[in-house]
Amino acid sequence: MNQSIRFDVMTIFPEMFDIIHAGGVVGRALEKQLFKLNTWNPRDYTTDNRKTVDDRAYGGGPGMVMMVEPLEKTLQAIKALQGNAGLVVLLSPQGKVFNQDLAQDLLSHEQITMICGRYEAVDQRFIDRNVDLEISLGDFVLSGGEIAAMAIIDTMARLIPGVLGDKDSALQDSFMEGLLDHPHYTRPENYENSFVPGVLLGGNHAIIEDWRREQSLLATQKSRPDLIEVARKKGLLSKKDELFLKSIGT
Ligand code: 9D3
Repeated sequence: MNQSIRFDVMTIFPEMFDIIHAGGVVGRALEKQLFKLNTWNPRDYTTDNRKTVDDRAYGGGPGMVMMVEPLEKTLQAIKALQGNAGLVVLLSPQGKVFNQDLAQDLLSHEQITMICGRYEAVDQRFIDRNVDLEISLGDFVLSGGEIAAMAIIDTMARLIPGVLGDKDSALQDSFMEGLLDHPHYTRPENYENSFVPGVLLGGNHAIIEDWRREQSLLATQKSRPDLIEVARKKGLLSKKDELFLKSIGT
């Protein structure tokens, strides 16, 4: 049995996580217990009749703040019932931006507790006392941390051995070379006079691989030139790659 990673997610919308079980490669991985997922609702750890988890901000301003106590009680429940909370991650616009490398790094943890914020913010004292790492999906505004948590769980689940078939794993390897993907084509060869590039029909695999590599470099240079620089720093670009990039004017 693989030491399967467990995600404990704190959220006032646990139903949102049902979708992870629903289907596809990650849903099946959950069924097979290749990883574990529990949700914990801070409302279950409130003491007032209204199950209050938020309150107005000291100092004023619009928007509510998630209170320390329900969050901390939920975390204590996780520690009590599961033994420990592992790495405690807050999904937050202030966090480190998530990417494939961070997903790979986080896989070294046996357990990750994810806290999904709602409202404008989480009381800073909860963060200072409990949070090991803050993660953001990027520079855009979501309504809460749930979708970010699901994106991270989905990404990490795909990296767990046995979750993807061999075919998919190979695909992933090529993406993890740090460049964008090349274009893909399937039948028919001629769709309303839009043709499949001839090189793909020739059956010369060396030539096809070269063409795909060039198309990857071209796509990356066009929409994500920053990734070319990252790939270069990681030593992922060959002499041939550099010559091609020079020929397209980099
Ligand atoms: C007015 C300042 N806003 C910060 C940009 C307030 C605010 C808006 C939305 C605070 C939190 C949220 C909810 N977002 C998340 O919890 C969140 C998030 C995001 O909004 N974008 C990218 N990644 C993430 S991870 C969690």
